[in-house]
Amino acid sequence: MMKYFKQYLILCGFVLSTNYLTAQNPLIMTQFTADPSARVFNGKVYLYPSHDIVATPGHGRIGWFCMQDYHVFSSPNLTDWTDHGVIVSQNKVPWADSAAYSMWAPDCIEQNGKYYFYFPATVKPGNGKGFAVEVAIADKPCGPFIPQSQPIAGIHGIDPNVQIDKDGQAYIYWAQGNLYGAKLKANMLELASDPVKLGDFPDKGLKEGPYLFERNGIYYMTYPHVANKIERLEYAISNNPLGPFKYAGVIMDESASGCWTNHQSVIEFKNQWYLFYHNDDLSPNFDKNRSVRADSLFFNTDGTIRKVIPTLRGVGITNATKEIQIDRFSAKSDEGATVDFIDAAKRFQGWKTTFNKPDAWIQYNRVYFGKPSVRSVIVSARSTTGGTLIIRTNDIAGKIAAEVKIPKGSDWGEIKKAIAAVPPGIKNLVIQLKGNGNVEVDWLRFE
Ligand code: FUB
Repeated sequence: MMKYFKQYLILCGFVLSTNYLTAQNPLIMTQFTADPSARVFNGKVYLYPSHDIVATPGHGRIGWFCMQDYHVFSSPNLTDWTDHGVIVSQNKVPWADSAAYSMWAPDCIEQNGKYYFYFPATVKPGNGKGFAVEVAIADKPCGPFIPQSQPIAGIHGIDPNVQIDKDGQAYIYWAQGNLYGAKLKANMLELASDPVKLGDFPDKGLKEGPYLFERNGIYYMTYPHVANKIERLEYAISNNPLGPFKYAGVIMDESASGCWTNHQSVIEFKNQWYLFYHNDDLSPNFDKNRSVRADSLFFNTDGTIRKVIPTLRGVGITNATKEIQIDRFSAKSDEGATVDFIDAAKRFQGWKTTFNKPDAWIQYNRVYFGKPSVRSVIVSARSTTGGTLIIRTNDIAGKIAAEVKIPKGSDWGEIKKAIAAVPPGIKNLVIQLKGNGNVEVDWLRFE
């Protein structure tokens, strides 16, 4: 199970109910999250996603996207995430239809010490039609955010994205079947130029979710596009923030699970670039309840982006003394190591790994072992047959750190085994079944 506990702390200058989460992919295991806008503010990563919920009679449209508010999350290391709670809800936005449950993909940007949170919502009946884009303003990245009384004049659409160019000029982008952009005034609340339809993107197929970033003088416009049946992530480049852009390639292929949407943001954090996106990990049978993920992103020397292959392991370094979710594996044997929900009726509990063929193995990369050395391993496991797991690090070829016997029984238990000292450093862990048996593992940790 994902580590998850609740505390009250003084954060961002005021008292908040705060949830601490430790996760790989998906990043957030306590609620559905989608459309991630990741930002680096003051040396920390902030995540502003949409918040999918399950529509119920009278609350949203059954079988469709349903979102009534936004949370913000932060992380100092891309591994430990804090949920700072709700920052904006549909019933606190004067012009928005509080029966629409349509608080779609947002974005947040800092300008002159203020934080501007941009989000789309459906306008109240009688005030117009469709989606408009609103700004809420705060002094801190996690709020409190105060919504304006009116949406931004001149924008009809979804998926706002704001970027500030090197000269301080802010640009806003949005989608309405195609991608649009305009300059923002210095107040960040009004358009400073007429909206333009951005070119030149592929003609056919829905394009949405614009997210622009600049690197070495190249403006990268990233966007989801339905080139085939469902969305994939593409990008186009320009030497100007409003284009024209030139199609440059696919960043991420269509999801193998069939999740119809994808939606991205790209950040550089501590000298590494990352792609944030979403999939339907926690709701494999209903792709309107999505979950945010992150993976590393790399550039070729000519500035083009290498395709990102989605992983479960995701990003960041896992501390050996925290629960290590080996079901978010880096690699595994072709046979005999499978991953399933612990309880398909309670998916937020996460996944387990089942080993059921001799020598089946799973590898989990980037685990940090510190000083003083850990001296035992604890495995949360159960086994209907009884079985033995070999747990080793692969830095000293094949050196066995521990053999842990999982007793026969039907209940989950924590089995502790003393181990030899582990030299400090970041290591890859391999967990392997010794001989026959059927062993299920929830997590393991060292102490
Ligand atoms: O989350 C609702 C919509 O789905 C977003 O606004 C789109 O980008 C797509 O992800």
